[in-house]
Amino acid sequence: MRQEIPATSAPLLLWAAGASRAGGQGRKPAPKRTALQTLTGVGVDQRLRVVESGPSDQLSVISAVARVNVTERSWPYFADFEGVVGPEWSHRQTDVTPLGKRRFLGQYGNETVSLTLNGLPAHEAVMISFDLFVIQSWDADGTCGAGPDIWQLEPVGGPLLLRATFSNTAGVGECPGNAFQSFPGDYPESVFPAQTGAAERNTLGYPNFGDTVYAVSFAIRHGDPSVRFDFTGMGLEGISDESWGLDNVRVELTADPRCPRSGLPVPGGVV
Ligand SMILES: [Ca+2]
Ligand SMILES: [Ca+2]
Ligand SMILES: [Ca+2]
Repeated sequence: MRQEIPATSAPLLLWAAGASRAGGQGRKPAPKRTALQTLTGVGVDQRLRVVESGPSDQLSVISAVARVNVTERSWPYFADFEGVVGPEWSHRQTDVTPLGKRRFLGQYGNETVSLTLNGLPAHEAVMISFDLFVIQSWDADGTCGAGPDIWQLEPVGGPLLLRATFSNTAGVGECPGNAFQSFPGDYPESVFPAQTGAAERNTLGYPNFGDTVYAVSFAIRHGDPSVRFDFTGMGLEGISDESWGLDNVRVELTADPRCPRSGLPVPGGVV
């Protein structure tokens, strides 16, 4: 195998997932290939030309152009969304809080926003922490029909880290169920008073039942060179009424699978 790549200096571990094509007339189309390779000298998200030699009784040469998603970055990863949002995010819309003018990734509703990091150096566990903005009139379990309003965090390949309801509407209206939410536990098993575990209350300046900020962190056993986290809202009534956002997202790698760490929202540490 030979790689034709621009010469730079940094050794990188990269994940190359590409559709390949036949190298000449009369040859069979090459199968789609996924290859994990250690290469020297590629930039971020560049195109890579791969030339491979196959078994002599099959294809002799296959030329393939693969879209290479390479991330060359320092660790830990951190994003505060005050500047340009990187291609590692599936959604890059940002907003600014009415109070404090804090720029964050959002606002989002019933959708999945993904963070994909490639080219991870050797590690045994991944820790992720972030501020979750719960904005406006979330009704938690929706015992009066206005929910459940669910927010979920799950890395690809599992495990499900959080599937929780949140309430910003305790003591408002005629629904006693809105006085409770599942966070810091999971829905539907857990029941806690509304806004339990919130790091901030009504600090962002939203008018419709206010807002809460939760400082969330988890650690997972993980050793692959690529990781993707999916952040998902479900059951929400619309961004103008109920929405969420992310700020100060931090991803750390460690060789210690026990991940000693404080501030986990759910007892248990590494999952
Ligand atoms: Ca920010
Ligand atoms: Ca509502
Ligand atoms: Ca609702």
